[in-house]
Amino acid sequence: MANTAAEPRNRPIHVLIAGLLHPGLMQRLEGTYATSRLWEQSDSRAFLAEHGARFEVLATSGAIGADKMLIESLPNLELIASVGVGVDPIDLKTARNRGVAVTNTPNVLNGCVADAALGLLLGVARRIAEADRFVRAGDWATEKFPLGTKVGGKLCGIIGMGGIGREIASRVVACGMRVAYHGPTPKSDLPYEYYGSIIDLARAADVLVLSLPGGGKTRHIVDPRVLEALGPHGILINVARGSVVDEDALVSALANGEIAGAGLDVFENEPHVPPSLIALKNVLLTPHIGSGTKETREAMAHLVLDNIGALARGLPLISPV
Ligand code: 8YV
Repeated sequence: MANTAAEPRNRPIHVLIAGLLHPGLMQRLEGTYATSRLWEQSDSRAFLAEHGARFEVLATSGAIGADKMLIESLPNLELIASVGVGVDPIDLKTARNRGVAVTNTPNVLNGCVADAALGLLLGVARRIAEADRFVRAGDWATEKFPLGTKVGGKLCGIIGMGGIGREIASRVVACGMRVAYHGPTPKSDLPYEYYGSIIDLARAADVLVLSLPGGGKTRHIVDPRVLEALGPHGILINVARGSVVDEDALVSALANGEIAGAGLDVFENEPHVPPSLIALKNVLLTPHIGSGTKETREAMAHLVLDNIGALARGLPLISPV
């Protein structure tokens, strides 16, 4: 059957997969396109020198990224299709200079990342992991479990009021919290108080939740001064990127009681979590599971495939960065 304008023809696409992506996505990428697995090559530089010109698409993730060297080794690259909303480990400048489009997977993960933030917030305030360990250890028969902290009526300060921040706000409001936020600009459609200064927001907040993009501009935005402003009753929740927090300063603030506790899904050097952080009782640690539900990872995979499919058909990309 002849192609119509409404059904553009698929052209053959070669996809270089930068690292191990989630199994459903791997399966569909490898079942649909001519693919190669970069990370399995014994000499990736030699592989790129010999075969780099073959690939129009690089499939990667917010964890794996794409550096200058990789992008420059792919002379016919048209699209970097990344899993995840965060694109901080992708060299966007090099991609732009080379005319390479970048897509990510925004919005589909907002609800699940916000759920993870709420789980950490309640988990720290109500000491849920600690309470679980207490019951399992058989301590209930002989001891009283220490009291937690009520979240209702407290102020939740959110740094980064994008799609994820908004979902976090509506969840904490449902728990009776008040919301204030910081970001590059105030959002006229939101009823929450805007703070231009992170320090002022940290000083006002009982809980500070981080849901802002990572990268050079936001590196160590939570520094010793912000932690000091959050204060001895304050709780820090991070579902953004480890890079946004000065982790050494956080460990010392937690150890010295300068803040009350922290719930962390992301770390500066994943998957390595400093033993000094693991040793602390007043922290709840999860292994970067923000978007990690079957449903959301499936939706993220679909978006990656739809973007590559759009390129193959000559259609506009669905979620360009
Ligand atoms: C992903 C994330 O797990 O969306 C993001 O930026 O951090 C997570 O949802 C990560 O990108 C790896 O795929």
